[in-house]
Amino acid sequence: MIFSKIKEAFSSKINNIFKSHEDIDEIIDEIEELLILSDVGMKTTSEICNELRKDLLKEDDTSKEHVMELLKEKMINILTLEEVKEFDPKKNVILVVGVNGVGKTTSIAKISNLYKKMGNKVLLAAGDTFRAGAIEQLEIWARNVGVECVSGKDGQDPASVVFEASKKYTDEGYDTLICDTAGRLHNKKNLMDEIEKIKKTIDRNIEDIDTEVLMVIDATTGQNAVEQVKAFYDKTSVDGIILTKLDSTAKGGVVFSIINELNIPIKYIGVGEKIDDIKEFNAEEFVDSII
Ligand SMILES: Nc1nc2c(ncn2[C@@H]2O[C@H](COP(=O)(O)OP(=O)(O)OP(=O)(O)O)[C@@H](O)[C@H]2O)c(=O)[nH]1
Ligand SMILES: [Mg+2]
Repeated sequence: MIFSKIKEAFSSKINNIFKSHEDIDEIIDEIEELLILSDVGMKTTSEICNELRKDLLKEDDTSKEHVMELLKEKMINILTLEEVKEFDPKKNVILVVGVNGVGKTTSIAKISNLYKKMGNKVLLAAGDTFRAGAIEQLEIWARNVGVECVSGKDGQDPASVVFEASKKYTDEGYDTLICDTAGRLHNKKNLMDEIEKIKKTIDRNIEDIDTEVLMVIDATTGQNAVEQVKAFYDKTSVDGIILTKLDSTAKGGVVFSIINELNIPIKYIGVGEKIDDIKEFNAEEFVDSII
């Protein structure tokens, strides 16, 4: 089980709570504290626990099994967004953005492999022309996965690399184009403008295309990850999140605050460094795997 660390930690703490308390109010208070410690965030934790309290006040059954069943239900509700924009998988341009070192390039490799297995003709664009070695890193992944990659030179305008890739996408009938970008902070105006320029290049050069912007964040940064997305979102629209390195944290609660506070869907989760270490995010499966 991928999240066995999180699950073990959570269930032993839950057992302790039920062993040392009988009063349901006290039990909920303890659960509240546990959720905050698990990185769920204050606001989201309060929402979950208020709902739980409301339900339990009306009922006689305060057994651990029942409380846990209700808690799971509330958690799944938080993770289920009402309206999620759909992108046509056969006509998909994905622009992958985020700060340095969060796992953008690795996630692109993983997603290109998923799309290829789905039967899509996949093209990559090496839009990180900033960091030394970034182009080669993506080219190596492309070779390993067995997909094509359009690369420019170090220091080249990323929009011009994406322009080349857009032309190839149309001329050679690709289904999926995934563009890598350099790591950037939201307060670097020229770098944020670059994202808009890349988006415009795609829109101008591929007919009827809706560019999907996926922001990669690192789960080990905890609640800071939420602030990171907020800052980015202020400057450029984000359609979905790729949450990486969930295998390297014993918490994982950040998933709840991202969806609840930002209303942005998590599309994929990264659970390791290898090509298959990625999963499409599913609320029920996720909650089942952590508590
Ligand atoms: N454990 C773990 N490591 C990951 C995961 N995703 C990426 N990594 C590691 O994180 C490090 C950075 O990954 P990159 O894909 O190069 O990150 P990036 O965002 O492209 O970095 P820059 O291009 O430098 O901004 C590498 O060592 C990856 O192997 C994951 O889901 N789990
Ligand atoms: Mg990279």
